[in-house]
Amino acid sequence: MPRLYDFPLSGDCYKVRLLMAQLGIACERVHVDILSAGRPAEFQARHPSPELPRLELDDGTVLAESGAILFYLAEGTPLLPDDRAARAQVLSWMFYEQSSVEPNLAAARWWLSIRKQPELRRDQLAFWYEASRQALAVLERHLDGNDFFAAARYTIADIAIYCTTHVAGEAGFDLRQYPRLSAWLQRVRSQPGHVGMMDED
Ligand SMILES: N[C@@H](CCC(=O)N[C@@H](CS)C(=O)NCC(=O)O)C(=O)O
Repeated sequence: MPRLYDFPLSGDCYKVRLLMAQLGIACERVHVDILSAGRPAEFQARHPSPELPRLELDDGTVLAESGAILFYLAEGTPLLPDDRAARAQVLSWMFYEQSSVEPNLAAARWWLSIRKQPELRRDQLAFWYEASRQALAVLERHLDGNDFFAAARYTIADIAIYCTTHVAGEAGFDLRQYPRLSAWLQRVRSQPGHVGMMDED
């Protein structure tokens, strides 16, 4: 059984739990408290990055980076298309999530709602908020005429973007100002096998 190093409040870790739930993949979950500096010794020994999520396969292969883990797990399933251009569209939105959404929105949420120490990042917060606002506007524009982000159906691109954006309220955003994004969030929640961020299996 694969082993997932996991922190429940992390949107990046939630992506992996959500996809595994929807594909019916069981895993051993190892909770790592990223609010403290420590990491299990075997975790540190197997990959240089301290970040979560991390998936370790039965043959010892170590997969870091949430997008790479989603891509690996979804291969051969309807959540990752076979068509070459459609796969590239999926990756395009996953890269956008990683470059423009997550580094800003998740960072603002982290300091405002998880660490609860916004005063330690006052200058960055203004930047993160404006960059998040621009990224959310891009997502909202895409959803004008599109039900999903890529391939005209629910894919791992939707999972990646959902897990970061559904908690935008915790980063100081009012999602009611994004009606298409709000409708899409609901569409994602209604997909078979959906689990919430804090649902335990
Ligand atoms: N690009 C990475 C980002 C991972 C990341 O930032 N993980 C955070 C939790 S959401 C983390 O482990 N932070 C603790 C640390 O860096 O020590 C991914 O998508 O997996």
